[in-house]
Amino acid sequence: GTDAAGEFNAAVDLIDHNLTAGRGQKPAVIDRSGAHSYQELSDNINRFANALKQLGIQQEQRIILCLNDTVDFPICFLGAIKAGIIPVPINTRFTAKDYAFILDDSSAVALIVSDDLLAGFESHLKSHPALRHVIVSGSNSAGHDSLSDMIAGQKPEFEPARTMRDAMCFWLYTSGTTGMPKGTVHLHGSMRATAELYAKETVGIREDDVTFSAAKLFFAYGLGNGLSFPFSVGATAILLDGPPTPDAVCNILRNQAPTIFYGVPTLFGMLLASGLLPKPGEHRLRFCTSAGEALPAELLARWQEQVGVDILDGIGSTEMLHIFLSNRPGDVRPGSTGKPVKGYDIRLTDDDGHPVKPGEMGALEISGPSSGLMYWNRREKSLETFQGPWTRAGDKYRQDEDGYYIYCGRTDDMLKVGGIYVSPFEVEAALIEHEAVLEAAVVGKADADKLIKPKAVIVAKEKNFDADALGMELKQFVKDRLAAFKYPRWIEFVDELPKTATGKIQRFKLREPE
Ligand code: 3SK
Repeated sequence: GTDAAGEFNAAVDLIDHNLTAGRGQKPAVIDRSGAHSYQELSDNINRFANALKQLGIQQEQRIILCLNDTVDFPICFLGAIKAGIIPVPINTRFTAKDYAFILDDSSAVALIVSDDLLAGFESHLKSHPALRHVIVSGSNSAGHDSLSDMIAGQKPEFEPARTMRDAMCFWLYTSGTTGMPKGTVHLHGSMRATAELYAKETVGIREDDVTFSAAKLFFAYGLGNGLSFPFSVGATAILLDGPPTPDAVCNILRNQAPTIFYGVPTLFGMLLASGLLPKPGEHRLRFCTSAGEALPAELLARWQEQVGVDILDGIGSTEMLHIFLSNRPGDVRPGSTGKPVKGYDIRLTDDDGHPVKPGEMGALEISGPSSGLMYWNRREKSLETFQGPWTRAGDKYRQDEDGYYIYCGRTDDMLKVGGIYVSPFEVEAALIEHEAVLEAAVVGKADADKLIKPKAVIVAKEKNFDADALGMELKQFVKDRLAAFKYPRWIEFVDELPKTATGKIQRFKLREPE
């Protein structure tokens, strides 16, 4: 995929070496429909690239992928990249309002959507002037073009677009404290960088690995785990298209024998509580990885005891594409996020942007080869986050005496819930739409596993009400309006909220001490 002039196509880079190395017949992906070899994947990537060209879609135009985790995801993602078209995978659990925003923000010319997710788009499909094609993955295309029919009619050869290592390759949307999601623009060279530096050098993925990521492919974490990392070494990726329930996950761990399992702390906690986990000897795991939120030491210890393998906790960001700080095989410090991944520099800065003294807490900044270029359409936010070689993460850290990094919270009000950002302002805005709510403040509260979930503190309009009934109603009210994982797990009613002299809610007074 590369030459001296910097010509590089990320799709060619991830797939073609597997064919030249004789892995054409090896399963690249195993999904609900069975095993799909590297040769089959490569042919279908080419067929999809041909189909996009036939529709008249041009290099650097955007296409939205709202796809479940099946083989269609890598086909569409890498097919677009091979043609120099920009795939924009998006969260399958977003609301119609989020989808409408992203279609406009990206000026996408095509939407590729799983049949069961089409309903989230139907009401507003006609109101996006740039959108010209809707292509449906799955058996029910509901009057739109069918992805499988479209692919079936195409040639399995395709001349890749002559893209450059530093050219725009794909976008990933991430949520912010206020406003709508921001599209991070990533470059062709970035997936190679994360595969080399994190997947191969830091955790040691191998050709004989079978990967399984509970984090979906549309997340930066899942995209590396279940697509670019396994393909970079010719391993096999198991994809689960439904929710990663304890039943579904444990069934895969027992019966499909993955060797690497990528999860998030909330899920590790649920799996431990389920009683369904395989014991040593009942699985083939070599290790697991965790990201998204700090992994409590107690959870790690219980996992090591019950499952008999390590969880390598790390932290990454959508902006840096994948993990830049991590524990390593044979070097796990419980309660820490480990040390910098080779190739990345980390610094902790104070409020004036100066590096803090050793051991002091500071804002985490990262410099490394996989950083995004900017947020699309968001100059101010881009300047705040992408500061020359340094990218700001929004997390606070300190280093212990041995140089391991310890998570100390966020620099803003964002919450990370099950590894996904939740803006307290968005949940508050939903709550105050309810007729019984006068004011609302949302803060993070640790659950029994010491993992943060949203808690709402509410001032009701009336004095007399049934707190239990209203609490239940408000939880459902938020679930109906926002992506369900954002709902407040606890609701506390108070007479008034703590505020500054200028009327700003003092959220820190509502947080419980750690
Ligand atoms: O949340 C994380 O730690 C993470 C890890 C890898 C890629 C992206 C993200 C947000």
